[in-house]
Amino acid sequence: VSIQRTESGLEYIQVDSSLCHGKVFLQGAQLTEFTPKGQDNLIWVSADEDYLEGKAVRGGIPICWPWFGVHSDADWPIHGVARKLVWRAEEVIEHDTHIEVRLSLPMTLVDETYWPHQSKLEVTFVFGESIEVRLTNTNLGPQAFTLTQALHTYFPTSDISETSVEGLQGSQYIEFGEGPFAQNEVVYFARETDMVYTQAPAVQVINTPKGRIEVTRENSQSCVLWNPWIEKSQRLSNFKDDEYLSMLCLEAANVMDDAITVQPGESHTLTTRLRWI
Ligand code: TA6
Repeated sequence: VSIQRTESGLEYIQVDSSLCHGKVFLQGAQLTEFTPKGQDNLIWVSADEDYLEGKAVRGGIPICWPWFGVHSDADWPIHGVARKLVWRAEEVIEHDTHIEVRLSLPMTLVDETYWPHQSKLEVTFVFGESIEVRLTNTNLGPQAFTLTQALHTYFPTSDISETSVEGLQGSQYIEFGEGPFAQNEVVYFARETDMVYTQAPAVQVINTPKGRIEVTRENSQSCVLWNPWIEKSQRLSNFKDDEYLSMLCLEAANVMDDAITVQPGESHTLTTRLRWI
């Protein structure tokens, strides 16, 4: 494990072990690679990504905090502030079966307008045969606080039209402000998809032509399934040509009625675990 720097000056933690290769940028504590030994990279990043200071990465696992999506105060940044700030590398622990990388967000960097609470925010990446991401909020103040958050994971697929997501059957979703709708079938993609599931099962499997990806969540009842499709991908930053055909997001979330409230002195950890199966 080493700390390196891109030409554009962004620092990242490079994990190279017999188990896997990984990369975490200090800006946004943004994971951009997890390649288990003998397998493909499990994480998608746009070919157009330019890793600029203060700009969220198009891909990887953006940490949406302390709110998800568009804030009720419409001119606040989408998906909160954590993914554009430079986190601090706290600890790297190399075990024989996995490597733990822990970062924390210096709260002095967070504008009090957006987050007036005394708290700690840490993320731990556990690199091994799978990648596990643990996002922990700790309340250091005298009052409870409530927030929404998500680990906005981008997955690769060789063909979105040959990709399906199973494990959401039986839950309900809101989409484009409409709903809730019942999810009775395996999900396929043939249009812009932006489904926010509540009470979703803890495990999904993404079936792609190149392999199956298991996605597990802990301490999260909600998850978001997203593909921008053609028009939206052309409106968003850093989507190249037809890249919408080669990605999808399945996000471990605490959003909607799954927002978290952390009592003084307590912590909450949102976990997602990803692996090829
Ligand atoms: O998670 C889905 C979503 O909320 C979409 O509606 C779209 O906004 C996407 O996140 C990406 O947002 P970003 O700010 O990263 O371009």
